[in-house]
Amino acid sequence: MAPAALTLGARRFEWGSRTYVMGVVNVTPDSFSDGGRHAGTDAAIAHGLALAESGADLLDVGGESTRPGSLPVSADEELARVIPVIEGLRARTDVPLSVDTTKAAVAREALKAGAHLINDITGFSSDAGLSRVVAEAGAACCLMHIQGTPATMQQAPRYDDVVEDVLAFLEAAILRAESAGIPRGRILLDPGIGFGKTFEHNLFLLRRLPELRVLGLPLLVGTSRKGFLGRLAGGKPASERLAATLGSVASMAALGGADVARVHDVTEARDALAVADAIRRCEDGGTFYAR
Ligand code: 7PM
Repeated sequence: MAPAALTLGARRFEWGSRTYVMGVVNVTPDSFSDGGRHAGTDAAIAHGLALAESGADLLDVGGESTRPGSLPVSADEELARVIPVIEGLRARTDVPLSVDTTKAAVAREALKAGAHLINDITGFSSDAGLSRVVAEAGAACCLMHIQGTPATMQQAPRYDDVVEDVLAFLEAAILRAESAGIPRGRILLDPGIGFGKTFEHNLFLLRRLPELRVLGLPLLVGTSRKGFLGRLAGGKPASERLAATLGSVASMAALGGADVARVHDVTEARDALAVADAIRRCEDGGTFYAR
């Protein structure tokens, strides 16, 4: 059985009908060249609107870089980056907004400003107040698996069985969410590609994504421009990983793995997914879920 449909603002997500696309809107200093905060805000809003025009089903606004080796930013700095972008997008599009944050203080203001979903890359394992903020707002959340913290996670990732470990972590994350009062129907799960994983761990997780379906919740997966794709494409930098990204997105859709693909390149990902989803469905109209 497919998980229950999810309504976020003006949009309804019917899991199993197709692979939805989350567009990435970065609001970090390394994501806009110069011109200061105001220029950065305007550029991020314009970029989000362009992604919405391109067919993004959801936008993910992030003010804290989680790049391997990166250090946390203060809540005040994150708020100053993210809130004006949420407000600007809310005024101009009805595409639901997600906020990539691990902090209750940021989530609280972002939800007040009109965001619909909190994307916590630590699966409610870092800020004890975050789950309550989500519950009180009646918001949705995406709970991601991570081993370690962004500062150190890529130094020595280790698992006995990466799929079993991710499953156990996500089960615990669901419990944290439910005990705070978040209904199951408002939770998405994410295996956290690249977050405390070697090249081989990432490939294993993608190949075995369907095993995460036992949790009964929709899966969001982010592979866009990540390091393992650069390596598979012969050592390309992030700016040259679009084709490799589309290979990963189509594969995970065809393998029956993802309900939402988190990508930077929305137009191209929608085309790739239209193909992969059509091939997956043509025989029996099949979803990833038994009926
Ligand atoms: C630099 C390197 C900046 C990598 C940002 C990143 C995910 C996420 C990110 C993901 C969910 C990126 C990452 N990745 N949230 N946030 N799942 N739920 O590639 O895979 O965008 S940040």
